[in-house]
Amino acid sequence: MYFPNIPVIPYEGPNSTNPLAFKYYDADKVILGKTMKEHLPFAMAWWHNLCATGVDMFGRGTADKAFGAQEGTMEHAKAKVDAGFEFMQKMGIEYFCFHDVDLVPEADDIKETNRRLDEISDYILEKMQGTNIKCLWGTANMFGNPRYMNGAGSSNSADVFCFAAAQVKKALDITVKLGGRGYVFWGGREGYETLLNTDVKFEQENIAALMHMAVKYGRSIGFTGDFYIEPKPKEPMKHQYDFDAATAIGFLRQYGLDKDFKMNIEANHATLAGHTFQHDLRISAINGMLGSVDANQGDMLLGWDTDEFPYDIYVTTMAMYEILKAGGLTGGLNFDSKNRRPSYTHEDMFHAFILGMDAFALGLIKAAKIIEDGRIDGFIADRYSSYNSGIGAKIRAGETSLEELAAYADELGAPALPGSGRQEYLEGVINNIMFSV
Ligand code: XUL
Ligand code: CO
Repeated sequence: MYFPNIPVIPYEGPNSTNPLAFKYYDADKVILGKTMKEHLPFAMAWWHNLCATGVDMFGRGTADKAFGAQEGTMEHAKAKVDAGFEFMQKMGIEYFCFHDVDLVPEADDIKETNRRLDEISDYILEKMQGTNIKCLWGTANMFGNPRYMNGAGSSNSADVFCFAAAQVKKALDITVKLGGRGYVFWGGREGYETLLNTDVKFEQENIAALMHMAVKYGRSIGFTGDFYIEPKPKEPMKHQYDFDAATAIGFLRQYGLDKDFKMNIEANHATLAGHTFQHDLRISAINGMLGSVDANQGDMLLGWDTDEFPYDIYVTTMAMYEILKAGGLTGGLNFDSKNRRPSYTHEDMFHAFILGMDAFALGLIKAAKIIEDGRIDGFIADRYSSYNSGIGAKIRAGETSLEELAAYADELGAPALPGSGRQEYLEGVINNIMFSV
């Protein structure tokens, strides 16, 4: 046992003061016809929870993630699997997400790395037997190794492109072997530092070619899930091609990848792009491309990715409102979130997930209330009611012309003002729903 002092985390309700209990996440509670567990397919990110020690630009790690083994060995890789499964079972989390190099230490020779991946995925598969734990998605880390300094699919080096292809192939093999629901491309270094040395069109065509090959190979080995792009505007590159959902969707359509890909929207990436999390969820949903979510939050006073566990209930409420309206996620909610560096104990890992899961559970409860309450949706429906009949209905049906509309306008004189947006009233409705008991 790696966490001997931590019990299975129970649901105790909002009046509990037990730090190791859920206050809102009640897995089997039914909300709008589905259990909380079904609405909220939570996942553990292998990299943050089992690998990251809190290393930053200014200092060493503070957390012990050795789990009793020598780091950089297969013994350590297996200890992480054991610790991860104990953690997920105690949390009641049923999914995990991984990068290839989160699972095993990367060797100099890719043949050896791949052998290690075969060994660890056999071990994970064995651990999965008899549990409810499943793989949400896998991915290849194509940003950490120095060979990817100029990107992977977008690299100026054809040899690096081939290496990326080899990693994608193996990561897909492992994802399929573990029954993963999805496969993610986060274009970590797919972007540029300066246009002075960059052929943007060339690089984007190459990224698309790599994705097409991934789709072709994935389908050939029986992968039926979704591929995802995870948009992010900057960091580590000064500019990243998958800037935000709208940009990534345009790219997928441009290169004919939109049938196989959806979005994996990360809250902190949306805010780095100058959007709200809700905005990027909405843009994905209205384009039929809301797949999965990386659940975290940033710090609005900082301009970089802080990957904090989510606690802002307004944000989780509006996120769950979008997700409910979209009919749910085909993917899940992966905590791409890490403990703050001074929260370095194993117990803090549990506190962090309790915080995040409770924040989304409470967001779900409040979002369902917004929908049941009906004032927000009713207001929006009414706001566009001039399109329900007459000339408005003809516009919506595409049955008119500029000439007809100009003739109509001639008869109007000046149109009446379009009606108050009532923003402050609507914000009050949200507060009323948030704090009603
Ligand atoms: C980095 C990030 C990644 C992806 C997977 O900002 O979010 O961890 O989620 O590569
Ligand atoms: Co992410």
